[in-house]
Amino acid sequence: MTQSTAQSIEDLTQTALGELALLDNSDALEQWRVRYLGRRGGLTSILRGLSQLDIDQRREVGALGNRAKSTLEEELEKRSQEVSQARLAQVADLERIDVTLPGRPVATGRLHPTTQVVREITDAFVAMGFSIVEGPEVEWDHYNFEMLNIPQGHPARDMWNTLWVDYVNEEGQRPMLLRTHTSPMQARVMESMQPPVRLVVPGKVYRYEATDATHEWHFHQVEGLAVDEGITFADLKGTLYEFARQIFGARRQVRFRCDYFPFVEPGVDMSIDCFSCEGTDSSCRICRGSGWIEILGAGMVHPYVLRAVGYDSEKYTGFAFGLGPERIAMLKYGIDDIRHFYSNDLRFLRQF
Ligand code: FA5
Repeated sequence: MTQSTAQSIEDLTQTALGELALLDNSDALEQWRVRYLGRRGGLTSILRGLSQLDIDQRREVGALGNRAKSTLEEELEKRSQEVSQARLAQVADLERIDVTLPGRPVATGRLHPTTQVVREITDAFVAMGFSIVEGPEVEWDHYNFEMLNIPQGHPARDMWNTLWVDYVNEEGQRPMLLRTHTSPMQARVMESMQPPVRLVVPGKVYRYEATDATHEWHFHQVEGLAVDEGITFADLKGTLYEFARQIFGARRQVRFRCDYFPFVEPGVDMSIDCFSCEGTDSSCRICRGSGWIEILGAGMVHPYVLRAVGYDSEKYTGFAFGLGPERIAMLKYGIDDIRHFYSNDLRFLRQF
């Protein structure tokens, strides 16, 4: 009996130590402790059986059991320390910063292509001595039409399909609208200052229009206005020619043709010679073979407009122009549909 109990203690100790060496976390260590040293554990059960031995045997095997218990407890303590140190080293490893690793790229925002082109356009005019002002997008009929020589019922109102604001005044009229062009700022600016005036007005405009590849219902315009004594049509031509060279390149030619806008006289539209085919390709995608691309409307400020803001139309003359940045960006970058600008497709926007 003594012999077999001693052997059992020896076997159990060897098995336990063998298992202990393989454990690598605190949960497993606790399970091991319960399995061998707990109240119902292997060693405890063996020692409990000692009561059946006689006193000498009990002493002998008891001493053996106690040594085994101490050994297991000491080895458990040692292994626990090893496991917790290994764990600490692992955490330190995870937290260590490797300064040689490349950084994570930061996603940067960028300016919308329209904003970029508007800035390019206004920069060209600022370099020629123009200042920049901005005005309201919700506008009165008074500024959008009446002050620009377009009274109620004038057929020219049909040139701008208008989005009216749903506000009715005491006379039963709807006098408020989303501005259809940036031209109302001509009147607002001249009302607030005396000549000389040299301004560009970038901003958003709205029209009640069906959209297609070249028409949006909301888009941008850049208005220009110069008023002083002795300003002539030659100044208008020189300024817009320089602008075209800045935006489309030094070799550009310009062409003016008569056009009608009630607030200028004479009124013109300006085209540049096609920078893509230079008039040599009858199937050119940009000029459609004509060799010319229309880019803006312009003219000499109508004396009616000067008088309406209180200027002396005998003393002062001026020129004005209005252009569409989206259309200019389309020409410059070969964009085939204006609706790309506001469809918020990042694949389009990231190209600029
Ligand atoms: C005007 O709006 C006049 N106020 C321009 C002007 C100013 C003439 C000062 C004389 C003196 P128009 O409707 O043609 O004119 O528009 C001017 C420019 O806006 C056009 O050349 C075009 O580039 C752009 N544009 C017009 N309609 C649209 C549209 N639906 N979508 C995108 N761009 C447009």
